[in-house]
This record gives sequence, C-alpha cells and structure tokens, in this order.
Amino acid sequence: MKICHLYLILISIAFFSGCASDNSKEKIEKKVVKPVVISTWNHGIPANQEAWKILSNGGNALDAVEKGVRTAEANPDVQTVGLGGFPDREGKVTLDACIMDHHNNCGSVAFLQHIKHPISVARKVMEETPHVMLVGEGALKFALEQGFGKENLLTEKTKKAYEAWLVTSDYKPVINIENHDTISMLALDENNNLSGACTTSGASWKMHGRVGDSPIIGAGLFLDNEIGAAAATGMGEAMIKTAGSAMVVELMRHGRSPYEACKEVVERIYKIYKGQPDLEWLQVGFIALNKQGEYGSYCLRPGFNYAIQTNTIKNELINADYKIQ
Ligand code: SD4
Repeated sequence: MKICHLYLILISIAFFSGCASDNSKEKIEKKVVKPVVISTWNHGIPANQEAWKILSNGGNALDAVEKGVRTAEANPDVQTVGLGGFPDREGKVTLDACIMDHHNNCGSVAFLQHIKHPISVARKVMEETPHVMLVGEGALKFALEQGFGKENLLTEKTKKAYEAWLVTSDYKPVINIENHDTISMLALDENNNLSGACTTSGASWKMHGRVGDSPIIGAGLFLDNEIGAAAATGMGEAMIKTAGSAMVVELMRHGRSPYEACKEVVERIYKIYKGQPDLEWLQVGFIALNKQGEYGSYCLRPGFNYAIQTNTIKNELINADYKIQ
C-alpha cells in the first residue's frame, strides 16, 4: 500500500509540474506578442482600428498613435476630445495634446483653440521646432504656419450643453461624464518600439486658461523605450500632483507589472485626496504597456474601460479594476 501511495504521489508531482511549466510557457509567449495597441475608453475601439492598420503592416508606433487618436479628435460625438469637445466656463473649446516616441522625443500643445487635430500639431512641435511645448496663441500661430486650418470647434450640441450649464454655473464635474474621456493611446510596434499619444478638450467647464495633465509629459503620458509606457485619463490635477504616468513607468522599471504599477499610483492619488471634498468628483485611470507587450490598467472608481488589440486579441473593451465604489 505504501509503495502504491508513493507511486501515486510521484505521478501527481510529475503531472502538476508539467502543468506549471505549460503555464509559464504560455506566460512567456504572451510576453512576446507584438504589435500591441491600447487606448482609453469606448472611443479607443475605432482609434485602435485605425492604429492597427499601420501596426499590422509593419508600420511604426508613432504613426499608429497619431493616426489612431485623430479618429476621436475628428468625431463630433466624442464630446471630450477635439471637434465637439465641451468648452470652458467662457464657452471656448481649448485643447491639450502630447505625443512621445521611442527616442524620448516629445511634442505638446496646450490651451490651443480652433484646431481640430492638436495631436498632429504636437507632432509638428516635436519634429519641426527645438521645443517640446507650445501654448495658446503661440501654438495657434505655429499650427496655422504649418498649414492647419482654423475651425469653429463648438458644435450645436456642445453649445446647448454649455448654455444649460450656465444656468447654475456650478463647478462639480459629474464623475465619468464631465471629467473624463481623454483619449490616451500606447503602442508597441514590430520593431519593438513604443510610442504614445494623448489628446483632450480637458475637464468640462474648466477655468479659461486651465491646462490639465494631458499635454504634460510625465503626467498624462510617459514612456521609456527600455521599460514601457503609461498614460492617463481623469482629473488632470491629480496626475500632475503625482507625476502619474512617469511614476507608472518607474514602478515598472522596478519590477511591477503594468497592472501593479497603475494600481500603486492610483493608491497614491487616493491617499492624497482621501478626506478632501475633491474626492467626491475624482476619477483617475491609467493604462500601461511594457516592453514585453504585457498591458494593464487601474482606476479609482468603476466606469473606466480601455480597448486593447494584439495579434491574438481582436480589439476588445475591458473594464478596468478599481479601488472604490
Ligand atoms: C484633464 N485628463 O484635462 C483630462 C480630462 C479628461 O480623461 O478628460 N481625462 O484633466
């Protein structure tokens, strides 16, 4: 009997260790999946589709993220990015955007008016100027010099929403409605290079002149081509206070998975705002992608989702894990 038991135990050990090695093999295979594109919110789906056309044909991540997020900028029904974005307290649509490539080149525009595609202006800042960031009138002047057209970005729909808001003029952004929907996108291309882009009309009914995290390299977006990339959505002030996206990348450098890194920064933000009235309308979310093609996300409250596409995942929306109800 004893020998028989021993035999069974040995067989079980052999079986389960076989399973374990299969699992770890699967994990390793997951790590080398590329290209990968990940972007925030529902409008990440059409944005990923556009990016995927480039990535799946061997194109580079920088082109993919720029082309990808332009879909949201051009869509008047996306009321938090580009054309049709909610205006500020003075009824003006002011846009923020930034882009970054695998050489740490970056370009950014903030408080830009009348230009539908701030992400492409940000790319021009990166490629055509000795600077990283242009704002306001200077950014507009530069965009016009570069051949971008001047447009009215306030649609009938957003004008009506603004007029309705004016009745109370109360600044208490509605969670997941008025303080979100920036499109942030990260991509890893076939050459193993990362890029990221982030573009928004910012928080609805913000003060005129307010700039959020989205055009701030390190807050709304950051990447290190040796490690990974991260980007944010939600109340920008919180990401600026914590250098959120840069921190996610640093945490990945120190061994955290993309999910763990996003979670740790959200925890830090929660700690800062806990007990403060601002917590009432605080939503923040991060997406992250590492150099091995692993991705993850975490947010403060339920409601944030992101779109992911790889060779094995066909552009799907995933609800991010969250900290509080
Ligand atoms: C900002 N982060 O300006 C942006 C707002 C937003 O998804 O919509 N984020 O603070």
